[in-house]
Amino acid sequence: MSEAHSLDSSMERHEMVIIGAGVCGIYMLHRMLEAGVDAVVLEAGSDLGGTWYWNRYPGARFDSESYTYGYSIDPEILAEWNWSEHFAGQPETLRYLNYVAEKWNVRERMQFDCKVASCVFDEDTNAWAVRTEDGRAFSGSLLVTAIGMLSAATYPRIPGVEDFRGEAFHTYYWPQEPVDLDGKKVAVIGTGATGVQVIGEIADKVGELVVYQRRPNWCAPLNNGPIDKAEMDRIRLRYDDIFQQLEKTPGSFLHGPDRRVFDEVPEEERLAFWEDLYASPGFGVWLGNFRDVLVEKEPNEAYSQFIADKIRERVKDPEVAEKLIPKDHGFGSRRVPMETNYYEAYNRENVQLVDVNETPIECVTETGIRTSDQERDFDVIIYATGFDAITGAFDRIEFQGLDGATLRDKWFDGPVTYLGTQVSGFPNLITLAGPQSGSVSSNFPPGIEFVVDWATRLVTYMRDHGYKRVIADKEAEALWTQEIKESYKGSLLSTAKSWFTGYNSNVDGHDKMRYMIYLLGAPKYRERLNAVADDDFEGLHFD
Ligand code: NA7
Repeated sequence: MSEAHSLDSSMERHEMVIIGAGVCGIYMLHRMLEAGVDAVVLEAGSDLGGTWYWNRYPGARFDSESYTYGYSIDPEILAEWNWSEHFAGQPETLRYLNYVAEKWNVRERMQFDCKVASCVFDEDTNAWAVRTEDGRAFSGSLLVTAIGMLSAATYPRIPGVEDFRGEAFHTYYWPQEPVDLDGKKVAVIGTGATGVQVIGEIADKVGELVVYQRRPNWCAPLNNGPIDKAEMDRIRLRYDDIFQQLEKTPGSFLHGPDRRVFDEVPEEERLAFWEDLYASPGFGVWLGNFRDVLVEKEPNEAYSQFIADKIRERVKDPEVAEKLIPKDHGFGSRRVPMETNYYEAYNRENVQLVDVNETPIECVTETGIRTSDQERDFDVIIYATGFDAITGAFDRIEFQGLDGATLRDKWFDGPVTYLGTQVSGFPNLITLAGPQSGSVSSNFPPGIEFVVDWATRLVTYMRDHGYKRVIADKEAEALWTQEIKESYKGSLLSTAKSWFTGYNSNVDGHDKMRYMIYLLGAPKYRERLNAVADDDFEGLHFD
């Protein structure tokens, strides 16, 4: 271990260092303070909120019902907090997280503008040495990552990105001050869940909008609406039922699969059901379908056709409509972007779709974007080009475990974990929303509430037994990782290239399938982890 990395007396010492003050870090800190653990949160941003602190782009909002996104565990919060929309926008969510942090009195244990550069395990003291980019140093017997699954933003690898002299933003790094887009010439690159939200929101505000699309996604209406006081009161009365429902569904959303299979249902009834799904709010259109639609080819093709026809109905120019219909993957095999006025945006005179497969982007210039057929000038370029998902935030920190091994190297060909929460060779590290965990494949707050509670159990278990060190068994890790790989076999998700399957054309080496998420459903994940805990944390070694 290098001198610079080892523990020294100048370090701020704690029992636990938690990295990240988002939805996950806030709750972990709360549980630790409740349990009397001396914990501190280190946060790269200038304030708390994580995803909801950073993503301030126009149109940023929940795709989960607001009242399923809040923390479920505090009756006072449930009694007091009012959501104003079924799918709240970013400012409201950020206000909510600040309100919760005040309620739980966690802010004073958070340090902001504190970007962690390295975490090195010291074998002599069984503690992690954590150093920040600005030279601060901390030590913690336990290290907990709450660093977000979509927090390592990626820019496209297009020549000239640095040359542009107008304003340019990645959606994740949208400025805190409002950006005036009125009447401006704006380019959006990327049509994932983020790009689709941005485009729907700004199309009628900007002067000109040019959308650069590589692969279209199957998008579906969010069908958002306001919540008035009377409705919020009714929701409050239903909170117990709502949280019970979240426990039952595979993704911890309100929406779970319909028990029927596609073939059983007569065509007329089937179409009526699909019309209902299309008109209903939220993810029902994706997750509430007949149970074989996201598994079997034929039902999936039929449903994809139904959605394609909706796109054709909504987009007036048939050529544009065809460009917006995915041909390379079936509905639901990638993350379904939820939209408001997205397809209608393309009916506007001021909006143009550029298919970069037909006319590839050659470069960004000082004044705009040049494709193979022409150059267009812009005032603003918006990069909605996504993230080095799930493992990216880990790769951007130097995690050094036993014998100087780094997590980055260990995960180069894809993540290897035990339960998605532990990694062999990296003692006393808990990855709360790590790859292969259930929290990254479900509605995030219920997912992390479970895993934080489980981690609290682990921490308490160690304290009760006087253990100073926990490490995952190598064989248990191999079996878990194999199980994750196997689970992709029967899933339609594995047929499409997306961040679910570890692809990102803007990151070296991410051009092949990587087994990133737990696909067997949240109930099974909880059952597995609870069984492990009941069995004295089988698969973990303690000293
Ligand atoms: P996504 O879903 O990864 O989407 C990124 C988009 O950017 C997608 O359309 C990409 O096209 C496109 N992209 C990326 N690089 C390029 C280049 N070089 N040229 C053209 N187009 C490019 O990220 P989002 O931020 O939209 O959503 C992430 C998650 O955030 C989302 O699932 C929600 O859970 C919240 P591609 O499809 O790869 O061809």
